[in-house]
Amino acid sequence: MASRVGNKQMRNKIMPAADAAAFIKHGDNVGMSGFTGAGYPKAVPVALATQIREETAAGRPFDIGVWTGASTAPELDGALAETGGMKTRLPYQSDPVTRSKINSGETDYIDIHLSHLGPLVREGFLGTLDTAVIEVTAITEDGRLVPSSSVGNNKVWLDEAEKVILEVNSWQSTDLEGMHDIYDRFALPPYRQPVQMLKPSDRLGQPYLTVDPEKVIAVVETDQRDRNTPFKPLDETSKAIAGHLLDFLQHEVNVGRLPKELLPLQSGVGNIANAVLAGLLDSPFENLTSYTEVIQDGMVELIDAGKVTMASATAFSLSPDAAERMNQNAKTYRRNIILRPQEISNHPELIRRLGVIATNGLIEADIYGNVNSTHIMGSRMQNGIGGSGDFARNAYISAFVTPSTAKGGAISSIVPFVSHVDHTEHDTHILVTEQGLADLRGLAPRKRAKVIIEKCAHPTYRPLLEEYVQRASKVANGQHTPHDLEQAHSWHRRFLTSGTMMPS
Ligand code: 0RQ
Repeated sequence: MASRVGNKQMRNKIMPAADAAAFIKHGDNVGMSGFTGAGYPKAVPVALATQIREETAAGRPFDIGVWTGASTAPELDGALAETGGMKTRLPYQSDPVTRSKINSGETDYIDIHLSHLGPLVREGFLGTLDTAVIEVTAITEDGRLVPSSSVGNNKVWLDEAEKVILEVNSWQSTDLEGMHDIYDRFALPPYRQPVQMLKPSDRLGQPYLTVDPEKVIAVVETDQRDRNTPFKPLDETSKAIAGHLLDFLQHEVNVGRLPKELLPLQSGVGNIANAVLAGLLDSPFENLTSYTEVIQDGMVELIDAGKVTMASATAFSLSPDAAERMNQNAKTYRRNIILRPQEISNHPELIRRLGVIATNGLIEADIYGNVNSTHIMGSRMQNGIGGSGDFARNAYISAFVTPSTAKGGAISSIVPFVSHVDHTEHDTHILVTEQGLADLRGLAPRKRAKVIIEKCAHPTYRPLLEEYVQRASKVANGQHTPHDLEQAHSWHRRFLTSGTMMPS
């Protein structure tokens, strides 16, 4: 174990997790590593949760702000949220306990575009970052840090935090060394420079993170795996969605709007995104590249099959089996994978320049193409916007994918008017359900409504949507985007009172 901490000065700071956690005080903002269940600290957050519980039991308040790259795992989000001491949380989560504290109002949740958080912190808009708790794979003799299975906001936290705690996790493969590319020329306006990347394989920085050794107050050794859930087996719905999207991409190649190796692919979180990647395995596409946030099982399979030559991301989001395989074969995979800070993986300038094809999930979309990715029935936070906005706004092609219904058909994913907006109609080029694909590029609102209803809505809800359009066209006669505001959210109201969007 000690061999993973090669630097003498850092070795002198090795201590148990509880002693390290004791440096974190009531009122602190804590920047933790971790992105989609990869590379999060595994021991200090649990020890911190114990400390919070003991302090509050003794009648002393103990609240902290928790900042990360994106979602983490039960040992971090779950453990800290359960204490009731997580006062603020940002920028993205997917943990059931955290979600319930956010929805009850106990935790203030600031749902932020993933590329925006680093700049917000550097600009000082979010206050002081007191402590960083960062998982690394190893510390070299000269004190450089080998990142682990995610990079996320680690560079920002290491630069900006007043104190740093490092967790050195010997479960992470030492062969990850060399896979990362840490860009380090971030500057604030008016000193920002162009980020000079022309293809996903370009490297712009160093494979190591660095830290001022004087700031490191503790080093904790761990040996625990990243905790991720397996993907669901592919069902007919996700296969159909993947099929429609792949047919569309082939069509775009045929008409000359996409090169035959496509353009760099971004793929969001969840099972459908993974199904699209699986669909690519059996497709004729070759020499693909990816410019995305997370490397899922489907992406690794595409690399194994020689279909994807380069995948750039900020983190892994692998099933337990795939994570084991990655650990065993990281030496080989580092030829095809680059992990970067999320300010770079999600950088609007790069997404636009590279011409990324973005595919993201949604909760509901409306007949004009507005998308709700975050709030169930307009109010209940599910996960957060994550990186979907960074990509949808700047992509060459921005696609959203969803089953046409949810909750066994009681909910239509295509509604008259979304109950919350994350992505406006302007950023939705393509909408896909298992029913079909709506190509909305170049269509005015009335035509968009027609295509979305015809191609994407479930047949049970299609006539009801057509009826809504007719009614809205009468109520808002002579107007550009007709809505009947009396009825626009009636489907949601009906679901909330009767448990289904279908009229009785
Ligand atoms: O509820 O958990 O109670 O069963 O919402 O839905 O079908 O499991 O969908 O896993 O593909 O996630 C938008 C949440 C979709 C995801 C979202 C219910 C449904 C289920 C989840 P249950 P599914 P997925 C880059 C990209 C934002 C971030 C993002 C997401 C639960 O894609 O978080 O894109 N996106 N980041 O039953 C009511 C509806 C519903 C509904 C589904 N219309 N009404 N409930 N559900 N549709 C990566 C990162 O940013 C890190």
